[in-house]
Amino acid sequence: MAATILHIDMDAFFASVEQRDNPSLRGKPVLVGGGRGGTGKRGVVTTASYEARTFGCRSAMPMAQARRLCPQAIIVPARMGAYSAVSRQMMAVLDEFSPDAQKLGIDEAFLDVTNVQHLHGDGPAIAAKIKQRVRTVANLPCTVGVAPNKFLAKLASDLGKPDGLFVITPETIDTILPPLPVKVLYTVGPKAAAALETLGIRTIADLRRADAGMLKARFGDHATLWIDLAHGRDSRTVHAQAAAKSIGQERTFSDDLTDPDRLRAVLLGQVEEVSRQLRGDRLHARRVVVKMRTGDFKTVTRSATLPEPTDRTDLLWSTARDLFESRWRERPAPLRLLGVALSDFSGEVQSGLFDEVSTAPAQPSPSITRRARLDATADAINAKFGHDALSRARTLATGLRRRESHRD
Ligand code: TTP
Ligand code: MG
Repeated sequence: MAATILHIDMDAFFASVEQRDNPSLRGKPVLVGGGRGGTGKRGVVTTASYEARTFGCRSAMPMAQARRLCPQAIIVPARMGAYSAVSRQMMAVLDEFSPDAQKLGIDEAFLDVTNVQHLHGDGPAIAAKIKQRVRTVANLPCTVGVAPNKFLAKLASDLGKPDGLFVITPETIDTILPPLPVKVLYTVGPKAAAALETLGIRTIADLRRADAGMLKARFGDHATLWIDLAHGRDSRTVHAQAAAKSIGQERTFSDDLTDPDRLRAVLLGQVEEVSRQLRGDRLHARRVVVKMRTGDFKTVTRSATLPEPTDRTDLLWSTARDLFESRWRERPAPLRLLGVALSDFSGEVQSGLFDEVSTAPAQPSPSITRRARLDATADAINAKFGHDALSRARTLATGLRRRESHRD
């Protein structure tokens, strides 16, 4: 039996929450800035309401540029707590219909409803019920795409936005797909789209007509995937997964470590690794826990809660270091184990913005953006050459015995 997959995505998510909670913002162009300080000239637009989008305002755009495009826009700071609460409500609605929900980011999810249609009706009927339930519990609009696979379901929700319900069936694939630009294909980013364009391939129809052998020679396995997608084929399944509650790493030393500089270096390496994972999951953490075990097997943990969630290595590092220092001042005993864990997550505020920001010409480079770019660059290098390729830590010879990571 063909699968029925839904893709649910909140509309102008952060801005819609602000308009819901403040009636004076309704029907007006609203720009949500990136949290504290993000509403000033140097900030970046996190979300533009649909009214602001008609003026050309977009997420990831420097706030100054958005203000020039739409001087009457009302700028409000992000309230991650409110958005996380809605995110949980939305996911709870999906759970009412099927256990196979895969959450992506803060405001979207895939839902496999193939096996629950005898309970709730067919795909479009379930999509309509979900929209209704999200309205009822969160008082917010969302768009639902319905299709035989993940790629088409996501495409359907993009095509249905805002406040829409869009269905792609096997019968309509060949009318809907061909005129669309190749960039709608999963994994075709701006660079791949530009490379395809040099070959005269702009639309999915162009891609379908192109010689498969030539595409494979030029783009390798990507080409195989793109050709499948261009015909509406996608074999990825919906992975129901519980969202991680914490990300951590700890090390047990073969000989107890006495030198605080070496301990700091180990801790820094761990903070770099867990914050890299955090950014990979497009999460922000508020809580930092440092775990220390002395040679006599006494374990202490020290924790701190940040004023706002972050994914920046430097902020997470200074917090973890302070926790370590406070304990070391009290009891400078050799350590058998040292570890760090991040928790109290919220979805992304600005991750994913940096690619676009860093390619934009002649942007002012406030230090926040620079640090975030540094993190993003380090992540890209690590992803390409392995996790140990780049480290701000001193080279270590710490006699490591065990290194454990967790995601709970
Ligand atoms: P999106 O679902 O991409 O966008 P949206 O919900 O604002 O608008 P649309 O109607 O087109 O779906 O992102 C959801 C929220 O995630 C968005 O409101 C703000 C945040 N976000 C970021 O923090 N960084 C980003 O780069 C993007 C794209 C979104
Ligand atoms: Mg959205």
